[in-house]
Amino acid sequence: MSKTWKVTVYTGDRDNAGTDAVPIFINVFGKKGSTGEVGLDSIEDNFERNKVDRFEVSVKDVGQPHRLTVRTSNTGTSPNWFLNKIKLFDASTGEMYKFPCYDWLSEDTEQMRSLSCE
Ligand SMILES: [Ca+2]
Ligand SMILES: [Ca+2]
Repeated sequence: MSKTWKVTVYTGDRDNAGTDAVPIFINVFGKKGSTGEVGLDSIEDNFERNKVDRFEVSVKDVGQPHRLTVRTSNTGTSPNWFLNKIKLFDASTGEMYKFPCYDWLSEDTEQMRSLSCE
């Protein structure tokens, strides 16, 4: 069974917060396992400072999500990225899940972070 999530990604509002390192990968964990990594990218210039990026992904249904990992592909000239949070929205149930980060993803800090559902 698959599940469609509306994924909203909030990049921070601070110097050099934006990145062109695409795709950004997420992997959602629930009671029934994990979705596997899904790449987020669109025709827009994604993940810029203070920008909100919206995506839709269809993945394996893992039940109620409690954690996700986010990983930068660490490409481009300025890969460092400051992520505020990621939200998952299930349009079929109206349920929203928030995953705060408020930290950097970069080759200098962590290329992957594990975020718990708020
Ligand atoms: Ca960008
Ligand atoms: Ca893009």
